[in-house]
Amino acid sequence: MLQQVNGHSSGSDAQGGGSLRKDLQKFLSGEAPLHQLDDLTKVNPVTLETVLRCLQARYAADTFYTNAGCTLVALNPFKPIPQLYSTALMREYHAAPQPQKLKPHIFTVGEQTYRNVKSLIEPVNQSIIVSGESGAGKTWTSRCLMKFYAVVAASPTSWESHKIAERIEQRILNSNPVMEAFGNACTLRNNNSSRFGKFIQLQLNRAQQMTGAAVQTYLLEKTRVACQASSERNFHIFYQVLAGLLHLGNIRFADSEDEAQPCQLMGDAKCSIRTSASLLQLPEDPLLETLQIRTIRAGRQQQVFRKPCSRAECDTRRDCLAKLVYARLFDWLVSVINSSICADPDSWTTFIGLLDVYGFESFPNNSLEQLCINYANEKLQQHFVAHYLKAQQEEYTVEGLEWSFVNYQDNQTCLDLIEGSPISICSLINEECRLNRPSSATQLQTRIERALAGNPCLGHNKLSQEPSFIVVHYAGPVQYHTAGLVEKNKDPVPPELNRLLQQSWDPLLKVLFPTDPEEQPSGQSRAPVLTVVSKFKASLEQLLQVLHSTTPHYIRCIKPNSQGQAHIFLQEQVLSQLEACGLVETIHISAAGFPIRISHQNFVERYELLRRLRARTSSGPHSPSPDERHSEGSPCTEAATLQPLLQDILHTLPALSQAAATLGDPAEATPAPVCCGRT
Ligand code: AOV
Ligand code: MG
Repeated sequence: MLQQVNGHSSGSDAQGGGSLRKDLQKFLSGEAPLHQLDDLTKVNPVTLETVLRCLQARYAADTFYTNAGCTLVALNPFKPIPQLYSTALMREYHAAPQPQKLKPHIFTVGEQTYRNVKSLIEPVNQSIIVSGESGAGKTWTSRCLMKFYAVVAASPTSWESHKIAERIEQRILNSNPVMEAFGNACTLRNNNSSRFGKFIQLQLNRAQQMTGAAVQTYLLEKTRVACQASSERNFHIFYQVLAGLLHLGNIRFADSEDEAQPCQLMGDAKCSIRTSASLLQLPEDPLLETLQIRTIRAGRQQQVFRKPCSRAECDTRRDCLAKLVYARLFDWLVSVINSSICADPDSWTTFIGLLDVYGFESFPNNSLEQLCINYANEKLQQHFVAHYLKAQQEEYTVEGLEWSFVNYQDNQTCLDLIEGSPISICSLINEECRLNRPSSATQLQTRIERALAGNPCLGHNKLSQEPSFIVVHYAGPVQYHTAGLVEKNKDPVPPELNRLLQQSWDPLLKVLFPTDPEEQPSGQSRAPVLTVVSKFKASLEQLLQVLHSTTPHYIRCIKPNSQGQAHIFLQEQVLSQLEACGLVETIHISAAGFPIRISHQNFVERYELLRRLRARTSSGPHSPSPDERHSEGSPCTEAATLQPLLQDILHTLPALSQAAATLGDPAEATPAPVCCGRT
């Protein structure tokens, strides 16, 4: 049973709604200080155009955060504003009795999330999902939130424990530049683009102090080590450690005239082999031989055959060596960071998760990396759709509440196209890997187009000469080239490369490439080799399970222009981002919906006292029943105890007193959610 309260001033009115209404009146009467409208649910009417105008006015007034019901819209200022992220401001939001009354800010979300963890109503793990296209400001926002928690969740106790806590917080913050150096790079969309996904769990103890953190990363774009699109760059750290990789890149092979002979080195590549071998702490000849010659074991006796590689194969093996070393190095780095910041399991009880993944992207040439990145963004959009737009409305209907359904764009069809069963883009690419048959890029395009022809999210490649297919994502259509897709998905690592690196006497490489006792004579491990998309799909599903187990909070980062320039607000570009994330629908549902949703049981436990007091006040002085006398003490004592609580509750949420008055006997209550008041 849902408890609904009609005709009252809502929770958000109590959160400064009066002034908002005045602003709105001014807006409607033409005086319009649009930039002062802190909450987009107050724009009237709520349309893409009015929302856009409001955001533009706020951007022009250097106001970058705006509430949009359950989400916070964050416009990227593209200029440093230190006072907006000062420690003093963090403390102000933390200390505010009602942070929602302050100006919209990521610190409001941070503080609300922090308070929810300790809330008596539902002390559950929380997550903040920061989304937006590439360059919109997700990593920046996540960093600021980490700093916020490092300030507000720091241990205030003794000097000694303060020192430890500070060490932990500082370590957590210090992990950012290290991970960004190895995992971020300059792309066409963002000078500091994350090329891996990151979910960080900030671990809190019962006293809500941060005792540690754990980082989970998702699919590093390791191909970047070997090649980048034109005008893009390698990972930032590459330019500091040119030596561990650049020399490998300089190893060039010439075509062999005799197929039975290995390809020879070009020009001064011999020198690069020598330097690479010395840096990798490997003997020179086995390094060269591993790049030039493939060993195949066949027959019952597992006889070894040696086959010289073609020039292209030699190049692939060389790139694979660089990617392998880099990917293992990155994973090792994450594990070292985790071991230095992760708290003892007994020392924390709840966590706040911060999700910062690579943003939606579309380049002139998109491949498996973009498919995975955009797939991750579709999954997160689906989480939002399922959690907020769909489930909430369905619940109102089930509970018999008066509700006119707000239509929204469900991206399930697109996800069916990418990952659905039995046939999807992922399954078709995987199938090609499994069959291991020679298959051209055009054949793959034809197979995808034929098998998935009925899906409206599959667009057709009419313009490009190159074999490709188009996926109409929630954030826009993206054309993926099929050349090299299957090979990238297989991500084959020649076993000889692994064996070679295991021979290194470099202490770090020894850790990165330990000898596997289970290893087969052929060098292949017994476990079946998973494709890139299969691994990625599994890791995304794990992530979503974690997110589903938390109370989510959403921050939508918006990029006002693609040049990364301050003071430029390009309407078309912002509009497409607003459309993509379903912001108008979100605002409609938030405006018409119920802002507080707690279970009936919890509601009764928390506010039953109000009903009793009301009943007593309305029936006038009376003689308490023996039961009441026994359990509650005198009415005067009770009233005195309740006074502050009453004042607080009645002041902020008048709806609750009405709702409390309608409560039945808690013993008869069915545990169902309670919605209080419309915004
Ligand atoms: P992203 O994480 O969303 O892109 P970033 O967080 O890296 O985007 O932001 C891109 C750039 O915008 C930053 O390097 C800053 O210069 C600027 N910026 C973002 N937010 C702010 C802010 N609040 N104040 C000042 N400057 C800001 V990607 O990682 O590409 O999806 O994969
Ligand atoms: Mg980023």
